[in-house]
Amino acid sequence: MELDINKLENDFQARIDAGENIEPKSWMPEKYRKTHIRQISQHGHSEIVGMLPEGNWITRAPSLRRKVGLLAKVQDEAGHGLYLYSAAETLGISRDELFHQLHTGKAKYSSIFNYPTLSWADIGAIGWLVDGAAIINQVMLTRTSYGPYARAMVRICKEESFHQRQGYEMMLTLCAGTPAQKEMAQDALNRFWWPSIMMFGPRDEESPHTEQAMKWKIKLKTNDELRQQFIDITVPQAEILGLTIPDPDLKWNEETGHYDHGPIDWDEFWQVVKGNGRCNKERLGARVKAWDDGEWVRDAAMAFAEKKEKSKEAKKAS
Ligand code: FAQ
Repeated sequence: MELDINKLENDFQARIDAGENIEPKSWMPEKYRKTHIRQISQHGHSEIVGMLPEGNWITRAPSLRRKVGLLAKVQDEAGHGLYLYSAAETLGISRDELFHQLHTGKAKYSSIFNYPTLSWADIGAIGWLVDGAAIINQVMLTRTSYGPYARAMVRICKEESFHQRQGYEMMLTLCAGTPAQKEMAQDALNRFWWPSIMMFGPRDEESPHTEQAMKWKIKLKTNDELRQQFIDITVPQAEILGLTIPDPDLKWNEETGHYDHGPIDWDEFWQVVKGNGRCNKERLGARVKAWDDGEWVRDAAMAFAEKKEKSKEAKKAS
C-alpha cells in the first residue's frame, strides 16, 4: 500500500497543533527529524565545549568552597551533554557520528564558548549571564514538541537555574568586596554582555529556521523575543550589583514596557559562528585531542563488552 505523504504530514501537524508530544517511534517528516538532530546535537556539543572555559579556572578557584561549586557545575554540564546526546540518538544517529560532526566542524556549538575566561570574575559572569540566557531559552524547550528533548530539558533547567544563582552570588560577593574586585566584576560584564545576548541567535528576519521551528513547536518563542526577555530580566540584576551594562543606548521604554538596546555587532557574531572567534581553534582542538587520547579507553570498553557477551552466549549453549 502506497503511503499518502500528504495525509501523514497533515496528521503530524494536527498532533503538534493539539499539543501532543512526538515520540521516537512516531511517524515524522524527515526534515523534522533532521532539524532535531541538528539542534539537539548542537545543544549537546555546547554543553561539552562549554566545560572548557570554566574548566580553565578549577585549579585556580580562590577557595575550597568555590572550587567544589565549580567542579560540580562543570560535571553537571557533562551530564547535560550526555542526556542530549542520548535524546539525539533516539532519532537514529550514532554517538560516533555526532562526535564526527563536531570534530569536522559540520555541527556547531554555541558562539559564547569561543570567548576566553581571563579572570575569576568571568566564572561569576558566565553563571549569571550565560546560564541565565540558557535558562530563558531552555524553559521554553521543556515544552518543545519532541518528547525526549522536552523531558531532558526539565532536569537540565533545574540544574541551570542553580548555576545561575551560584554565578550571581559570586558577582554579589565580588561587588561587595574591594574596589579591585568590583572592577574585575565590571570588566567581566563588559566582555560577556554582548556575546551573551548574541547567544539567542540571529535577528528573527535573518534566522532561516525560526518560521518552520515555530510551526513544529520546536521553538515557542523567536530569537528576538527571548533576547528581549533576557535583557528585561538582567538589567535590574545589574543595578542591584551596582554594575553598568556596556550599552550606552540601553533605556527603559514606557510605551513598550521593555528595555531598548543599542545595535548588536552581527558581523562579530557571524565571524565567531564561522570559526573565526578568539578561541574557536583552541576549543575544537581540545575536543579532538580528548577524543584521540580516549581511543584506548573506548577500545578497552568495547573489547570487555564483547568478551562478556561471548561468555554469556557460551554459557547459554552449554
Ligand atoms: N552560536 O535560524 P537560526 C548552555 C546558528 S547551552 C552558534 O536562528 P535555530 C549551557 C544556527 O545553528 C547553549 N551558532 O537557528 C551552558 C544556524 O546554523 P545551522 C546552547 C548559532 O537553530 C551554560 C544559524 O545560526 N543552547 O549555554 C547560534 O532555529 C554555561 C541560523 O540560526 C542551545 O543550543 C549561536 N549562538 O536557532 C554550558 C539551545 N545561534 O545549524 C556551559 C538549543 C544560531 O543552520 C556553561 N538551541 N546559530 O548551520 C536553540 O534554541 C536554537 O538552535 C538557537 C538557534 C536559538 C541557538
